[in-house]
Amino acid sequence: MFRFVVIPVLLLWPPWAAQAREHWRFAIEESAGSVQHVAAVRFAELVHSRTSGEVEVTVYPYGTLGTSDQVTELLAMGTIQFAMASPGHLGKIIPEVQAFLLHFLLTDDEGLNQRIFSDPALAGVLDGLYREKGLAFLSMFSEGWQVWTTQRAIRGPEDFNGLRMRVMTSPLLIAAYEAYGASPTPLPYGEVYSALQLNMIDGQENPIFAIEEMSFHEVVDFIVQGRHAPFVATMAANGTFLDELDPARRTMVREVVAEVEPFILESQRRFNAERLQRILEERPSVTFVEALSPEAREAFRAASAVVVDRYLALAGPRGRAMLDAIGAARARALGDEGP
Ligand code: 6CS
Repeated sequence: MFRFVVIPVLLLWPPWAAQAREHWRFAIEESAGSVQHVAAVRFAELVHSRTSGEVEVTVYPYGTLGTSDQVTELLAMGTIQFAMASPGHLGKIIPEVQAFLLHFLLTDDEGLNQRIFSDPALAGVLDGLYREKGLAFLSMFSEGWQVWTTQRAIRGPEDFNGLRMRVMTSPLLIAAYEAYGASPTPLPYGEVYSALQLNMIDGQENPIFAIEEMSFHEVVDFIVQGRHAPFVATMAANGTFLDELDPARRTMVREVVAEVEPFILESQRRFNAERLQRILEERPSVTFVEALSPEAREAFRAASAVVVDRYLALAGPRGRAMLDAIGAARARALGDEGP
């Protein structure tokens, strides 16, 4: 008899079924099914289970709360508690973070790059900059290599001559493509498809999963893997919100973020590989250039060298400190690899 009473009560009120007492909002810069989406959903699930259901995190895909810039504003104001913020847009308000847009800055090894991004000293430098804008830095990660989708074959920097290249809204990206002779056009993510379709631009860059998801491959003739830079994004929180969290809960947030990082790397690799196959099946007429020749890569590397000066002009001495911090993180990450 006793059992019949107690067991149903326990089943109705297990700790994981507790009513959420807090609701956190997490806005992403991409649509459902993207790398940022699976990362934010994993974050939400882990937070839900670690708080025994007390905290529910709602994920807002791209467009539901506005563009990347608008989402960053909402985060700084505390209207939302978490957001993805990629340097390609965030660089407008935190110029130093544009270092992560420099071509050929990072290594060809994504695992090594992730160790650089996860370096605690580098995270401290980034957090200091984010704090000035009311944000708290949580994590940095790559969503895969930037891939050019264009109306013209790209074999070397000269092929960019006069090409109207869509870039994200950070000023450094304009300099990056001007260095190749292109005419860069900053546009929000949501406007790229129609700009390509209406021939207002001749090309854009994004990781393969995003090209497929946004259907950019439908409106271009060439897909070129330059491996010139990864698409870097960051996860951030509202600074005051994070500071005012109960310390145990703040630690939980940081632990969950650390757990999500390897999941992002694994997801982006899978998404980029699977969706490349889908693109090539759906659009066999597209010319896919798997890799540039070593000579072309060298030519791109040489042409992009001047952009570091532009970065330093935009970011000043703190930009120099950022480059030094990345260099030191890289040395530590390489040291980790052993002899
Ligand atoms: O190109 C962009 O603007 C966007 N690309 C990706 C892969 N994520 C967010 C970003 O806003």
